[in-house]
Amino acid sequence: MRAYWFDNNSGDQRLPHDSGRDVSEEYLEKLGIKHFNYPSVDDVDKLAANRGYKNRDVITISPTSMGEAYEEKVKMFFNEHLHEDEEIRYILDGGGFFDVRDKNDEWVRIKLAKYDLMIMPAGIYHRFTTDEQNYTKAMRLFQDDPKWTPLTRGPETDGNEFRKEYVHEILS
Ligand code: KMT
Ligand code: NI
Repeated sequence: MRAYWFDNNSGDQRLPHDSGRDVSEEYLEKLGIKHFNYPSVDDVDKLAANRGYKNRDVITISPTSMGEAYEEKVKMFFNEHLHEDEEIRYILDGGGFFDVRDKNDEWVRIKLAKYDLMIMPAGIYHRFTTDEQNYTKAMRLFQDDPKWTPLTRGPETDGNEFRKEYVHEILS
């Protein structure tokens, strides 16, 4: 894992977009993000059990697994959104970028590689993209029914109760 401020330059979303300004793990914690590196899936099982996560699936995002739909999917994941649940993702192979909004509404890019596990709080604005490998194999963990519906950012999500709670409890 490495985090840095996004450079805001145009160009393919899958390029690093590295401003050269690093973001510390402490700052990520202030945004409510937790990160672990778990080479053994036993540790993932323990974390899931501790947090009451009963279910999981594995998604492979690549041209091989998705064919024609790949480019469209990649664009879809890159739409800025929030969820009403926390989001736990564990990278099994390949890698990718999660971009999250910081306190000043700037993008922080989080580069995840194999065995990185990240927990994002409910209500944080974010987006995802594969990188130049065009290959992400990730485990998605969920408690019961997955509430994964991405809510695209707009005036309505600014007023969403989970967003407001995130802003009041974590950001301020
Ligand atoms: C999300 O919510 O943006 C995703 O789950 C992205 C795909 S999982 C690496
Ligand atoms: Ni999401």
